[in-house]
Amino acid sequence: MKLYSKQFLGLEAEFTSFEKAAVVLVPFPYEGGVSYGLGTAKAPDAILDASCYLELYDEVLDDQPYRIGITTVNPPKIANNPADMIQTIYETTLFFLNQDKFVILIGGDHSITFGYFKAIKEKYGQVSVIQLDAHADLRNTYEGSPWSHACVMSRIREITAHTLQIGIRSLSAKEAALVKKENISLCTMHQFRQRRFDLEAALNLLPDPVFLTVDADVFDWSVIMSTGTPEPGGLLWDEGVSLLQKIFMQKNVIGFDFVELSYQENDRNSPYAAAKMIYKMIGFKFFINKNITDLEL
Ligand SMILES: [Mn+2]
Repeated sequence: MKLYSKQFLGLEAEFTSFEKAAVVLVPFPYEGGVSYGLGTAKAPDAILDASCYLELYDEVLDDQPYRIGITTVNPPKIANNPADMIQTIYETTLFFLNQDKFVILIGGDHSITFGYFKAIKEKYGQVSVIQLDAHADLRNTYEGSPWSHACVMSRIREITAHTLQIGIRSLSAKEAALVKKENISLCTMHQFRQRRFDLEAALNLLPDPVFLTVDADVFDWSVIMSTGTPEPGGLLWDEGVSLLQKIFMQKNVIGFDFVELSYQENDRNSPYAAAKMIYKMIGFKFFINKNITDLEL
């Protein structure tokens, strides 16, 4: 297996060996599905570079999650048209899933999620989806394309009925009408803040296993400022950590992606926060039941 020249956390070879690693990280620098700002294609490298400055010890878990082995593979060769691009992700992620790896896809824009989800579904059968995002992404098409990042949850909902969307604070009237008509489980940021959405019940209702898709724009600008389609008023750092902790504690998360970070030369904070959040999620996946007993959200 050809490993990438940049390794997450800058780990020593002992912990990046493909055979031994529990986690495979796939950088996917694609931004053909964006509608506003560019820069998401440079995000995987920016996250990998920033990750080398993280502490390997996690103070929440009181453990060192990297010990499970994290290998960063070469980014696949990416086609220009969306259908082929999605096929590439599907084949790449399925290949790693079939070797019983926990696969993390690092985007790139949100349109890449569908390819990974198709692979997860092929491997596991029925799978639910939790989306953390500022946007509902429930348009059927956007700017003439069904493969735009603004449509990804519509594509996902065509192959699973079980979805939960959290942090939403930007959607069209048509999307809002669809949410009501189809009784889609969606917690707006407003409802989250006002505690007017029963997250506990929604999580309980969602069948396992779960695929998690994290759009960087779910976070507040104080956490991650540079995204393709920024929206003010997102999750603060601790809220994000607690929410993810809760999700990983209550659900069997079988894979996740992290998309829509946009590289900006003058912003070193956003890729660092993204890298740290991804590392926290790896820790939650593999160590949470061992080290965390009580939790308040
Ligand atoms: Mn978004």
